[in-house]
Amino acid sequence: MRVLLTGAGGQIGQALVPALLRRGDEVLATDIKSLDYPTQTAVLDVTDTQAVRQLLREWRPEEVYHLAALLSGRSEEKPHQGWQINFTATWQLFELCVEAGVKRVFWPSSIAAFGPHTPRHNTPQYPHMDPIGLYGIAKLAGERLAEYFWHKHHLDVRSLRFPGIVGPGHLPSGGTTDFAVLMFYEAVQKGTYTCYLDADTRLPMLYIADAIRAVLLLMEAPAEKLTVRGAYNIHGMSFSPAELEAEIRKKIPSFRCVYAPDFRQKLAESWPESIDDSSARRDWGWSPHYDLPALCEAMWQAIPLHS
Ligand code: AKB
Repeated sequence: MRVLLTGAGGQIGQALVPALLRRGDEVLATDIKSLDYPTQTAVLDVTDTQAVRQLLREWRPEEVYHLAALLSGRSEEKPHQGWQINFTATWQLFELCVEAGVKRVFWPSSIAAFGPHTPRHNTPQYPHMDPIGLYGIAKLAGERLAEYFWHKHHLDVRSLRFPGIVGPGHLPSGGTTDFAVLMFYEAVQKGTYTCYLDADTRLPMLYIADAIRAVLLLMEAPAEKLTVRGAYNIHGMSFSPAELEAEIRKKIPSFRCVYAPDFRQKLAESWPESIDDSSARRDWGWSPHYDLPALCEAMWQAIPLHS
């Protein structure tokens, strides 16, 4: 299968590209910055309509994985650029995919699409959604757009409401859930970490290998099995910064975390703590393989302790 990725240099793209190559796909990985990947790459600004159109014409992908985004924290700092990338470029890409006859599109939504009036525990698939951050507003609008394009243009867009994603090898930036990755690296490198969220802010999280497996399971599911055309809820585990700190201390007993919440605390507090992902389980066989101890084990295997 010929596939094209946007934003392939990010946390998800970096793990998804090798998974697609292992699946035997012909992969064109694009990003705003040049990439050094063992596949074809191109520099692509997703807000440049002509450039996206031309690449779709030249590469003729069957599937597009549209990962380019400005995360929740960064979108608050650069609201107009955030909206351009997270919503306007996504709309444009969906239109160009229809024009180019692309078969399937993956586009990630997020728990940021939920809001303070969404039930925080075991959040259902179709709850009240009133996101307070611009990133979440764009994600919710994108979900509606995905469903609209499916009904109106038969564009097979598939999506997941990703929780925080934790994995080695790539330091995420601009997100609210990034603390979970940063805490591992700073524990090893400095022995301390200053966390921008309160100690007890519990959030849903997913290990990167589970996230990639979920994307592939969803994209390989027969279209007639999919009952959710906006974005599927998906859950792995929940933990707070303090719970992660305690896990890390099992490996590095001297590790200490300082808590200095910034503007991201408000975003995190408006997001759920745990998610009901029964639709994903029923429709395409989702179940996570990693809980918090397994996630830590995997991270310690990947991060050299004396770097
Ligand atoms: C963020 O924190 O902005 C992202 C997300 C939850 O989508 N990781």
